[in-house]
Amino acid sequence: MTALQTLLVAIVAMVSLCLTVAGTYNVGENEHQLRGFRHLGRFRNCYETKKTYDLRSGVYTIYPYKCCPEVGVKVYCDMDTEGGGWTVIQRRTNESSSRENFYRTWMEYALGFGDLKGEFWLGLDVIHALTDQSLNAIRFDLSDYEGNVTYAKYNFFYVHNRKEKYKLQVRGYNGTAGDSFSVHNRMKFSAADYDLDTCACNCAKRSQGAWWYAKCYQSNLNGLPHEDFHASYADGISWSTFRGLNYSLKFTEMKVRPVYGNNF
Ligand SMILES: [Ca+2]
Repeated sequence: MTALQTLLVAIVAMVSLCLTVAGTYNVGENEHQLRGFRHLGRFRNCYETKKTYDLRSGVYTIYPYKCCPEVGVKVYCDMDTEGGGWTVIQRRTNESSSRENFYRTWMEYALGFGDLKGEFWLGLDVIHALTDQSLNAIRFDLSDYEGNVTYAKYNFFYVHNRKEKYKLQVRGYNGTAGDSFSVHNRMKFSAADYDLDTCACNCAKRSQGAWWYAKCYQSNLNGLPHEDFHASYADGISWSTFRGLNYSLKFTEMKVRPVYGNNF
């Protein structure tokens, strides 16, 4: 081979290698990691990931912490709903082979638990980090056992840090499910072992969940997985303006996305 041919072969090989390395590859079923472009691959949330690569829904690693941008967190990204780019922070579904236990301690809610492809709570530390990096909206997607699908969206959602007991700030409702979340504005996060609600009772124990309880609630998406109507009062997976407090929902997802520049 001439020197020119050798050079051409080398160039073709390098281009092929770059094409192989860049983009995404599967890490097990429905799980993706960004490969190559390492300096660009440190996305803070699913929205930045979607905006750069226009990828499909699944599990991705993001880097949400302001303090320590090298700390990666696995999250589920909803790349389909309303333009995509949503970082999912909670899911309940009766399609899991075994249902996750959501009646857990305050520290477990701080750290997160469950299976990102099934039922999970992402964790309040990560939710704080996500909402602390930009203005965020939150969206609730809800389904009942009769096939009704509905949603609620708030154009401002912020969760304070652990020291502030993950106090909630939310406003700006729109959607079809009705507003069952604004009443929790300014409440701290309570679990059965750490009562920070405004009731003389312990709302988390009474409602068998963990939430930004007030006195006590209009939504309880971390409640017990009853199926549809239940005789017990207000301890299921409920959204009062959708199916009331004696009805436990089939599916829920909570997801956040920066509010600026959502034009896909
Ligand atoms: Ca109380």
